Amino acid sequence: MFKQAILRKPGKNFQYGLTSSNLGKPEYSKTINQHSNYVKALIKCGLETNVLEADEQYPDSTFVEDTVVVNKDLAIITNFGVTSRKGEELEIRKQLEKIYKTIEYIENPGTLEGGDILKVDNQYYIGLSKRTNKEGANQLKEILEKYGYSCLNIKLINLLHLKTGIAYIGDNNLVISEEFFDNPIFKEYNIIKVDKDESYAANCIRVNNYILIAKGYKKLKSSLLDLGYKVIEIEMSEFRKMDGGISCLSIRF
Ligand code: CIR
Repeated sequence: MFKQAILRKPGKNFQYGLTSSNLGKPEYSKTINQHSNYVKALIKCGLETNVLEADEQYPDSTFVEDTVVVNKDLAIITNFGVTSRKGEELEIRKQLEKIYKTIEYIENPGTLEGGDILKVDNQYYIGLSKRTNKEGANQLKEILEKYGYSCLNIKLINLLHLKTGIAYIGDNNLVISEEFFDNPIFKEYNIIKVDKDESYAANCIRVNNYILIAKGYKKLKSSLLDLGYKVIEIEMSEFRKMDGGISCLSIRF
């Protein structure tokens, strides 16, 4: 069960963050509204939320997931693979120092971002992406193995981060988008395939008794309902414009 989450409000500079989407500029008031609904959804799932004030220095800093990898044993502060985001991790580290006794770090020349890390019980999958390199993945593996976790690397082709296209929702169920349809690495899971026209929704999260998914993706929603899940839909249009998905907006532990 998750008990807490750390989030950061989007800043006025949010529209100046990194994006590849061509969906237009996010609107500030809508972004704030969507973020606040996301926080409410986490509260409904039973989490205590620590919502940090916006950091106008870093337009992408609302995507807190990328700053850290957390589990019950420790927090591992990441090392951004992109210059404009380096430094976002410092405030998150301060927050986590109040909670975790053990904190480790990914260091140069290793780079790694939290969006590339998928945890399935004691197994971690690490996406090798434009942001996470082999050295960063090796450092993470070395750290996690000390605590009894296993790690496997997955080379990404088109996705920004591993979790842009995959989510583990418990009960051996894995939600995957096209890039992973034929990947034998996931053969032991029950696979929920997300059609190409709904691929954005593959980035969903299980939070205690609910699945949070982006609003408007009917096919995935109905597959999840058919499996007996309780689903909360959240409008994500403004975050999508900046390549962010549901998982990116919070650190849950
Ligand atoms: C970036 O390109 O870094 C941000 N605009 C989006 C980060 C999304 N984070 C994630 O997928 N974990």
